[in-house]
Amino acid sequence: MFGRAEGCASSSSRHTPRVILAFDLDCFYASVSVRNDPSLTGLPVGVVQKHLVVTSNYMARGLGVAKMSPVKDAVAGCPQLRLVDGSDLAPFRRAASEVRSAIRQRMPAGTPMEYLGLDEIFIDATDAVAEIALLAPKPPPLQGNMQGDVQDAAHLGAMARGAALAAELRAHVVKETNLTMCAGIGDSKLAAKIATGIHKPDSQTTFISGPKAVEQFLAPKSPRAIPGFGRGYLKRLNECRPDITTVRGLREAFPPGAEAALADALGSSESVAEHLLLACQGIDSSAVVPAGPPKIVSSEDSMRFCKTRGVVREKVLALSREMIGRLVDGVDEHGPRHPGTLQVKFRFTGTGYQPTFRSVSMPLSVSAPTLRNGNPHFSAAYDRAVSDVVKRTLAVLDDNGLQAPPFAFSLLGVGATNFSRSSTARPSLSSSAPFRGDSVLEKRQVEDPTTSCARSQSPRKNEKNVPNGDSVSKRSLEPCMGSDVPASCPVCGKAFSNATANIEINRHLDYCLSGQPSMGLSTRFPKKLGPRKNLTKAKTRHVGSFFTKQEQRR
Ligand code: TTP
Ligand code: MG
Repeated sequence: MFGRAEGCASSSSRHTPRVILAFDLDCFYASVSVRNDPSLTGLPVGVVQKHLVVTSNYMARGLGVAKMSPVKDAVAGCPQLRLVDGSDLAPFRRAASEVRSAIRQRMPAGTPMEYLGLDEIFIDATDAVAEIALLAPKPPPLQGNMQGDVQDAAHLGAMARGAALAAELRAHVVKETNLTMCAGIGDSKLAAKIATGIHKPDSQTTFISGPKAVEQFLAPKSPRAIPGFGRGYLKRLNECRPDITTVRGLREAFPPGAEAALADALGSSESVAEHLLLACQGIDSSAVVPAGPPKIVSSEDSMRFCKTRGVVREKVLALSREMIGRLVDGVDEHGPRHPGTLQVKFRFTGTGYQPTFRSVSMPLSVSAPTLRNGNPHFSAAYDRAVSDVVKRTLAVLDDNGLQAPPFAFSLLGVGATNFSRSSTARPSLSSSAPFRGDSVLEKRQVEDPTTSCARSQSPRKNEKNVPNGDSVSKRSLEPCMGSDVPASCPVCGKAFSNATANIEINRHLDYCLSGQPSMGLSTRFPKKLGPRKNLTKAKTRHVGSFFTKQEQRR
């Protein structure tokens, strides 16, 4: 019964089953923590966020430390448990990115890959397997474990090839990242996902369709086991039908034909309800949807009472560092993108659950070409970007209560959104002051309420929704875009005066980027630079296109 609706196979394999691979990294945060700190090797380890052990390694699990246990209980049950702070997600994000690129290296370009959270990956390997079958018509012996009922030789052959591919990918990921993972192989996302959880850790299972398999492996599980049945749906189901705790219960309460009732209960569309009810029977035709770059890169934290300016500043600093770290890591995965908008999110203690969002223009230093892993000037560019984001965020918070104590924040967040591939849509280097924390623009934001970019006490009429449901105000960006103020060099920080000609600025930037960050702004070019042919057409380039050119050059 685990299967797909007709017509869902990819073009080259319309009459063969889909081959879907699902991967789930083993005790992900704990494995990354141990890998990054070898002194923890061989010890029971728990990763802590707030007061919970969000995950533990398999040694700790053997000693009774379950995922999501309160720290107090975990330590009481396992005194030798080594606790690791997991509040900084950056190392986990980086590790996830390493795993994804290791897998991409081994798969044909264009293979659909979908990411679920940080540590789960789905791959539609149907076409890859069909190509392997052309090269080696005899299927290999099935690697790893197998569950379910064998249907026919062709089905089994396709799954065996998928299993061989999964084994190769797992071995490659271990070699490249030193992290282990489980794999599930099936003819749908649902089958593959369920298969990943059957034999753990560091193992793989092939799931062959069959009604018995549905009853054994899917029916007793929580509805959350169905891909697409998120936490929100589970919460709503618990509210209206607390008696339903399993897929079997859901299937019995909402038999075929009860899609509208389920849609009502979950607050979903009828087509989603239809998909979920089919999935309860083991039928899943959903496609592996390749993950595009995120629409927003954000970092936020909730707290009890954040009520002094110093504490707020520290918190904003940590969040800004994390957000910019993620933007930098994202360049490796998605290529350079330029966030046009800084979104500040906050909530005051005692004001309910809904946070407030404010949008301002993103400091241009966040798009600096030097803000890139491996760049020799990375560290300076990173510090500058963090400092600019902190200042702008504090200016927004000042406008929204930080300057009027007593206040107490219960949530703070910063996000980068409104991305463009090219930086030409951004304010030109000469028309804004993106790289100096004490720029005129920054001062305006803090001091002059009439020109502040951070000023929007209530949602504006021309706000447009970004896909995650947050709002971005176009008008709120305008004062920042048009500011005619001096700028400074993104590499060495040297100030450019208003009188500095564009061509001189370009020369200076070329010189800095070639590794000589101390060049002045004299109108004559210094002899030590050598012949002008080294200047890569700096003479004719307009300052406004600086970032685009740098990008093309890379
Ligand atoms: P999981 O894949 O659920 O757990 P895991 O990888 O730690 O363990 P397993 O071997 O069973 O797959 O989640 C991935 C990471 O996500 C996990 O390491 C910690 C984090 N996490 C949370 O932060 N909050 C949560 O509620 C859960 C379940 C996980
Ligand atoms: Mg996992």
